[in-house]
Amino acid sequence: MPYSTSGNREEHTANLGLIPQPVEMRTAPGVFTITPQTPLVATGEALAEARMAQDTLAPAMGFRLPLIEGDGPRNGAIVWLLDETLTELGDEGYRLDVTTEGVVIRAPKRAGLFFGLQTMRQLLPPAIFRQARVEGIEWTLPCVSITDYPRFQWRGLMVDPARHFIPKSALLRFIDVMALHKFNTLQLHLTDDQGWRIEIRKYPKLTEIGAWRDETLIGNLLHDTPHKFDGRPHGGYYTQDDIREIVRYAADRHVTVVPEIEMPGHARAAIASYPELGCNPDQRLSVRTIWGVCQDIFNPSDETIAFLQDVLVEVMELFPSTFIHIGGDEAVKDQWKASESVQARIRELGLEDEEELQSWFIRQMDDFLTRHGRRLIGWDEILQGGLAPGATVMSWRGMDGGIAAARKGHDVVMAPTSHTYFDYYQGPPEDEPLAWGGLLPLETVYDFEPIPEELDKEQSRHILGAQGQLWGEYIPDERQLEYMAYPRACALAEVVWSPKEGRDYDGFRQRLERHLERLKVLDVNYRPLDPASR
Ligand code: TNX
Repeated sequence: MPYSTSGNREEHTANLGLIPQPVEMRTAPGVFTITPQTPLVATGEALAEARMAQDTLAPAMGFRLPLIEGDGPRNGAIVWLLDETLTELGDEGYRLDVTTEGVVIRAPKRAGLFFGLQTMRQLLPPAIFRQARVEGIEWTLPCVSITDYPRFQWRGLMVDPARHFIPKSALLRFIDVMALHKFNTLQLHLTDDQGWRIEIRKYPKLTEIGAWRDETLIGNLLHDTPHKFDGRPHGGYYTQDDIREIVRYAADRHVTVVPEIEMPGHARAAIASYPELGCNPDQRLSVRTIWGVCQDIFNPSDETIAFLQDVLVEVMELFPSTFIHIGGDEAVKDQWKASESVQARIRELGLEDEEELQSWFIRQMDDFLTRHGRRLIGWDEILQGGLAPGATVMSWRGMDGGIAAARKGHDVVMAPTSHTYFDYYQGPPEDEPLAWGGLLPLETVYDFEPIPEELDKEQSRHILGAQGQLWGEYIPDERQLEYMAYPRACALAEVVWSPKEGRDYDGFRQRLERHLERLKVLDVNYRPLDPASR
């Protein structure tokens, strides 16, 4: 085949602006042009991916490519082949070969064919991302031979509809843009002090009461005092049918939705709905209207454990994800210390202190989820007082929690504030929309290395991957969500997908400039590389 193997890889990929950068790519002269007569060829399970390609390409092309059932390479066609013998590509890898004669996409699993389609979209002119027919354009693909597979299995972003509700339509669009970057995990932070966002049939008050707050803080919690409020009710929730739709939509794009139900802290909306779940059942609490760590915490009674497990039963019905996130962060223990019944509970369970009680609490959930064939994941505070046997740790307060967990043989997702908190500022605060604080420029995200040097090879295997966090306190709408996510998520996509050896910020920046043309067509409200030129 007339492929050039000489020259440096970055040089070739720079020209095409692929993000994340493929593992191996050779380019050759010439193009393949897609016309209304170009057939998509697939058989068996590959048909579903070919249909996804048909649907994805149709709006901008203005024609639906004919789909033919078959399984051999063919001239003039785009062929989708599932080939189980290509095990070296893993569960999500693919090979994409474009010659002047046609296109072949091969993968051992369906996910690989889908990620191959995402690369193919990036190889086409950016106009392919338009949602209506584009006139006077040739749909050409440059001749390339790509072998590609991810470095990590957990390539995640987290969104927070609890602080500001994210309408379903915005979530679906967010999933589309994630998939374009080959992310495969969306964590949904469904419950917090400021709102409960998922319908639970057994406990209707969670959404009747818990999904609504009277008003919302204006300005920054720490800097804009005295506090002012907007005086407008805020809320919303996903019905169980909405959740099914979101989960299915994501699954069709090979994205797993990981639900997060917070406990024992960040529980104010639940306690406002059912006061008996709290430590002061006689007190009437409202859903919280300001940000920051809240004192209200679930009591550790059998009834509360049963309530949370009932919630998890409905959550497991809706989310096929192996991992179920139980939060576990920032659980202030003052109410546990002050409550006579909680102190009696500690003695009854033969525990040392409140830390051990938290650990006991999480273990009830770990046992429960394990019995149901699922796996518990929680923020790194679940290490305090002893880690539950099956638990996976999401390390957010730096990497230390993750290091400790991996050394104990637990799996870890790296999500440190230092490199993955996309709710932090991207540039000088005076030039940026209001945020929490902190500073996380694009380059720092790109420099992130999820595997700490402290771990040996065996321990490193426990690092499943990494995740970017879009905490929602200062993300009131979809435009701001995109502004905070992009282009930092482009950098993270490359950290979690591409080989470490190819990391090169300048090369990334050059490819990113091309890539932003795509995001522009998609109307993603990314932060410009040079905000001065806005
Ligand atoms: C800490 S990170 C939190 C969130 C906030 C975030 C703001 C974590 C596990 N808990 O509740 O939204 O800081 O950056």
